[in-house]
Parts: sequence; structure tokens; C-alpha cells
Amino acid sequence: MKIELAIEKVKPHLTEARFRHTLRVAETAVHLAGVYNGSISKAELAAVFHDYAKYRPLREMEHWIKKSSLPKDLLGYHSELWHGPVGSLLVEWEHGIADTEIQDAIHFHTTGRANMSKLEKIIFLADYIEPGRKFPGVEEVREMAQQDLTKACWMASKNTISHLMKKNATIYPDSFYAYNDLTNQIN
Ligand code: DGI
Ligand code: FE
Ligand code: FE
Ligand code: FE
Repeated sequence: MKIELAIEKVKPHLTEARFRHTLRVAETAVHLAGVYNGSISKAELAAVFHDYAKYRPLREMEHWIKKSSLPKDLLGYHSELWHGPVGSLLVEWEHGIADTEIQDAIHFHTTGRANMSKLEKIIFLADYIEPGRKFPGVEEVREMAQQDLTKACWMASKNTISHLMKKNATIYPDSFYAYNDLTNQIN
């Protein structure tokens, strides 16, 4: 799919602020793909669709999780974790994007997972460091993103888990698997 068409398809599904976030994630992902010799076109398309399902009604997302082969344990965790997995299905069903690499990058953009591909790392990181993000510690991650993709993902993963634990939130297993695997990769 051409990127202009993808942007047109995504826009009506997002709020204005979320749409601008999406465009910044796409710019950041394209930049990272250039730095790390990844596929620019896949990075851009995955980024444009990464939050595609963010505003679907919870009941609809719950329905797709139950009906599809997505892991059922998602339903026992915060509904914020559903839009990546559900989005990875909807891009195929609604727009014919049947590229497993792109779909996995959308699927795991919130939590990460063990053994992330380069494209998965690029989208996970771009979502975290896009210029509109103001998380504590994000500037250090932005700097590391120019040097070492895996180390920067590790920092993002660690910051997110630490932040969630301080809030007494539950942590989805893939978030821990991502952190543990990235820790092994950088050492
Ligand atoms: O969709 P975005 O806001 O651009 O960003 P995102 O998809 O990376 O994250 C959505 C939310 O999910 C964010 O508030 C952090 C949260 N999150 C990430 N990992 C976990 C999590 N929440 C819980 N409860 N558990 C996790 O493992
Ligand atoms: Fe998201
Ligand atoms: Fe994220
Ligand atoms: Fe996002």
C-alpha cells in the first residue's frame, strides 16, 4: 500500500492528537530504519498503522481476541494492551496488509517480546522516543537511539516497566520477556 493511502485510511480512526503522534512515529521509524539499515518502507507502513485499533470499542476488541488466535491471557490484563494485537489483525482484514513482519511490529509495539526483529525494535523504539514524548528519561533514550538500537530498546523497556511498577500496575509477560531478552542481548 502507498503511504499516502495508508495515512488517509488511518486518519478517520484516530483523534487529531493521536494522528499527529502517528505521523511523528512514522518519521522517527523511517529515520531509525535509515540508521540501522532496516526496511524504510516497512518501517513507515508499520508506524502509520501501529495505533490503528487504539479507539475501537473495548467490546469489539474483546470479541476479536476471543474469536481469533490471539492469546486469551490479554483479556486478563489492561485493555491498553489490546490495540496492538487487534490492530495486527485488522490491517489485514480491513486493508489487505498481510505482511507478517509489519503485522508483528504492530502486534508487539506496546509490550515488546523476546527475540524482537529489527523492524519490531524500530517501531517499539520510535513509539517511545518520537519528538512529542515527554517521559522522564526519554532524552537519554533518544541519544542512545542514534548509537545502539538494542540498548535503546532496553532502556525504553526498563523505563516503562519501572514506571508501571511504581504505579502498582500489572505487567504483561511479554513486557518482562522483552526486558529479559534485551538485557541478555546487551551484555
Ligand atoms: O499507544 P501509545 O499510547 O502510543 O503507546 P503504547 O501502545 O506503547 O502504550 C500504551 C499504554 O500501555 C501505555 O500507557 C503504557 C502501557 N503499557 C505498556 N506495557 C504495559 C502497559 N500497561 C500494562 N498494564 N502492562 C504492561 O506490560
Ligand atoms: Fe500504541
Ligand atoms: Fe510504546
Ligand atoms: Fe503509539
